Amino acid sequence: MERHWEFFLAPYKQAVEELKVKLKGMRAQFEMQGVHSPIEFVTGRVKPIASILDKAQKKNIPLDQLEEQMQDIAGLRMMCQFVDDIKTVVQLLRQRNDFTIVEERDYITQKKESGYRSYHVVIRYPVQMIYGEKNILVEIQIRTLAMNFWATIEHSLNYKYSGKFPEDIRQRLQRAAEAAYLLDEEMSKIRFEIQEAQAAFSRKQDVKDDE
Ligand code: 0O2
Repeated sequence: MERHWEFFLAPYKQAVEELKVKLKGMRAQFEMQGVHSPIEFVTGRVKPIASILDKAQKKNIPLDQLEEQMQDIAGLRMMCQFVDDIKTVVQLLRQRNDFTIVEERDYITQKKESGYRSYHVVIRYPVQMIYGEKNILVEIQIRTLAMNFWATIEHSLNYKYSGKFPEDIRQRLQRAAEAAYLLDEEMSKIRFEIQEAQAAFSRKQDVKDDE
């Protein structure tokens, strides 16, 4: 990797690693209390250089303005079981004082044209570097497992077709987005049944672990 990129991306890498620990820690605290965790799992990544360059070109972002204009060089994803969990997670993020929220984008009540649904929270996160504090933008995407399934598949197909889907694929993706939406709705309706079963299962596991 070119030295320039290595220096530029260093605080982003640091931020992703730190935030993975912090956000996974939230899940661990729910587990410790033996209550339903609104967070199922957390992932994080630094955008590959090729994708940064691609996006900068597409969106006409000058390379010397990446820091302010590209909000997702550092990205975290928080996956939830139920749509209602997303609100809880956003509330938890709003309460934290280790970063500030600069923007929220709700693609759940206002899904994207593609069928994409997710809740995006852009934060300004302070990273302690040896030369001082560096404040960087990080995008946190919060979505259900069904939303994540759809987005992951659509993202791979998007890559394959460079965003220009044949008509039949486009229609199938729309139908799949609708199916993912219905899946979320159905799961929400039986949420309490599911949670009761999960709580009973985890109590059984605890007894086993103590044996
Ligand atoms: P990658 O590979 O995930 O890093 P824009 O990308 O122009 O729509 P903007 O202003 O960068 O939007 O921010 P926005 O809308 O919050 O979207 C940024 C990220 O959201 C994308 O990053 C994707 O991760 C995700 N996303 C947005 N729309 C879609 C979509 O239609 N399908 C899928 N699968 N993901 C989407 P990147 O840079 O596109 O890609």
